[in-house]
Amino acid sequence: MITIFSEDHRLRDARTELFGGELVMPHERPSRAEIVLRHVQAAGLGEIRPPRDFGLDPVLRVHDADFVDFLGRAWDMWQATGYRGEAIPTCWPARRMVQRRPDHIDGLLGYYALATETSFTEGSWAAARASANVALSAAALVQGGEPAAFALCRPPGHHAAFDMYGGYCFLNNAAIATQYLRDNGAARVAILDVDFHHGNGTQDIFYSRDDVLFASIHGDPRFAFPHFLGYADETGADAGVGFTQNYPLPEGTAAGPWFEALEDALARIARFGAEVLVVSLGLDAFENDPISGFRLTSEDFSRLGARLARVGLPTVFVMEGGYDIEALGVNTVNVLGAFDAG
Ligand code: SP5
Ligand code: ZN
Repeated sequence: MITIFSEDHRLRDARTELFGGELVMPHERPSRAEIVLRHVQAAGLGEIRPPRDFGLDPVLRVHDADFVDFLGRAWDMWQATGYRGEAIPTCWPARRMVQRRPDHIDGLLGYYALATETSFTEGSWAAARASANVALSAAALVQGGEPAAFALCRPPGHHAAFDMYGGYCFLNNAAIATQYLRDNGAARVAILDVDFHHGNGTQDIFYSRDDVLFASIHGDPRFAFPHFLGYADETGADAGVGFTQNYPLPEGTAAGPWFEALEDALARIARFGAEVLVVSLGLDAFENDPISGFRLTSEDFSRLGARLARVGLPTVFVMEGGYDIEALGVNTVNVLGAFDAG
């Protein structure tokens, strides 16, 4: 299958991630995309193309305009204060406080962030836009008749909600691609999120809609990030009731229960009558992932790819997480190669 890749991912190169009370080198770092690209090339998966620029219109179909404006101005505002570090929020509109957008960058960061681990840096916005263009370009290929395409997105996207960033995500690449498919002819699109972390942002964006089915297999929020969404009883609102399905699984989950959840999700996707499948492809359910808690093996990722091929739908793969960088290329290509072989 064709891979879409942008070198502009490198503009997202934070020096800090707040982790365990320390500022550490970010888990979500440029070498992730580089190793995936190398393995895609080495495996001969197919052509690798740069994205085209879709502008902000397709982004604004799923994200709040004030939020997008904030992302575009955040670094300059932060710089203007004279602060010397990377931009990290320190104060939130928590329960019992008023949810009103303030003016100062310290307040804006808290207003729009869902977590502190995602330091905002100089190139973050440019990289996030490029990543969205990667997802859109892959969606356009599938829209145009390709059976599948791989959006090698970086930074990832599935934690980015209508008006929140965090979890290493700024713009929700999978949601932007999904909306693009809806706007260009697909009546029903299913999103399958296999990242270890719940795709809170994607769920948020489509929660009240019956034209997009969202199914996510992830670490139970009782123990896993993002901690405040992803329970099984979140099934949609209004017209969207029944169009969100969460599979929160316990710490240490291995292939058995994981693939059982997958079968249930795929049965729902079939009943829904999806015309296109968007896969939020995180590889952090891997047994050696440094920040996650499942136990899938590299062979399990091949099994996943083969199973997804049997779904028989046009498929857009959108790269999300995966932090065992040594294994990330192998695991990604195991999914995509097995899909292509299937
Ligand atoms: C796209 C994606 O995978 N984002 C993940 C963001 C996770 N950020 C918070 C990580 C906190 C991890 N706590 C780890 C405990 C390890 N035992
Ligand atoms: Zn993840």
